[in-house]
Amino acid sequence: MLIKRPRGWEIKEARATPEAVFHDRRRVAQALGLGSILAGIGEFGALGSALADEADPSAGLYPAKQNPAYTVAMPLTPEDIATKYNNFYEFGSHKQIASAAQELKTRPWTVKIEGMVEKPMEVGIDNLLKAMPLEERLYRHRCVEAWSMKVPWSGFALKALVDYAKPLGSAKYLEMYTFVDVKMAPGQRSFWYPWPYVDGLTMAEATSEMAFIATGLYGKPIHKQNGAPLRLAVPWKYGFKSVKSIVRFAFTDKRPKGFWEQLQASEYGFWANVNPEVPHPRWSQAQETDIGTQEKIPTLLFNGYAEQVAGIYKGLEKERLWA
Ligand SMILES: Nc1nc2c(c(=O)[nH]1)N[C@H]1C(S)=C(S)[C@@H](COP(=O)(O)O)O[C@H]1N2
Ligand SMILES: [Mo]
Repeated sequence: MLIKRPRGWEIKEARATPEAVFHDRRRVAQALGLGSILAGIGEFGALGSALADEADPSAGLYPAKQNPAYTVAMPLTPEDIATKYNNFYEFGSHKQIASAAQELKTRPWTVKIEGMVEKPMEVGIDNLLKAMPLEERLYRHRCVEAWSMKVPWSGFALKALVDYAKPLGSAKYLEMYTFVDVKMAPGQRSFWYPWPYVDGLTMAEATSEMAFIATGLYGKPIHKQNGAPLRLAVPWKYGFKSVKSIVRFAFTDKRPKGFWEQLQASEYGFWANVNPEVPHPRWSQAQETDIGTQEKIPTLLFNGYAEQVAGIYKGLEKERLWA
């Protein structure tokens, strides 16, 4: 069922004059076939320094067309809340890491695809973005700490990247790794954490319809604090599975141990599917606080995506599927 809702961030976008000017200019240039010429002379030159911070070569790809199959039955979280309350331990072990995360350098950004694949490869983020079918999806996002948000990601199905990577039949899991750079990310100086941040999925999960790579948020390139330039979004699992700022995809036949599982296996396991009836060892998972409205709402099995993903777990009932 498609529920039509006002898309608040788009209205804001239209009012933000410099960006609106940029989008129009880009569209005119594309219509005239001048896209690459403008790119060659520096797209932001004519707009002055106001846009210096926004100089992201992928900006013209957004907003991507919304896929009406993926909407949420509640108001979206306002952009300035979803981008100012974050988990990103590379920049601090608290929620106010947004300004520290501006140190993240997202260009050049090379993505390695390796392990059990026909041919290992490296691809620059902007070439990858050109090769992938971009769309927008409204997703729920539920942290194991019992807060949640509802956000408009843009990006592509992880399955598209798996197809592009050509894994061997022997590959059983896909691991995703974040960068390591202690200069950029001061949190990585905390030696008691097992850097780099990593987590993984089974091939069935990675190629399922909900598994998404987010490269945009609120109709723009994704914010640094939310995991620019590409992060995983697997909304039926607790948020810690959704690795940010990925530099390496590795196909393997060994079950990966995620960052949090390495730290505390009794509390954070491999599957980590959302289930309101299975409490965390230290707190209930029956409810969650929506960080946009501050309302307590009931948590749903598979975070509301049972219809799309429950089939993946048939025959796996003996596994510790829930935390
Ligand atoms: N590299 C990296 N990825 C990460 C984390 C992190 O600390 N480092 N935190 C995870 C957790 S616990 C959550 S809830 C989500 C938070 O994503 P958000 O800040 O975009 O809401 O990112 C996940 N991905
Ligand atoms: Mo989380």
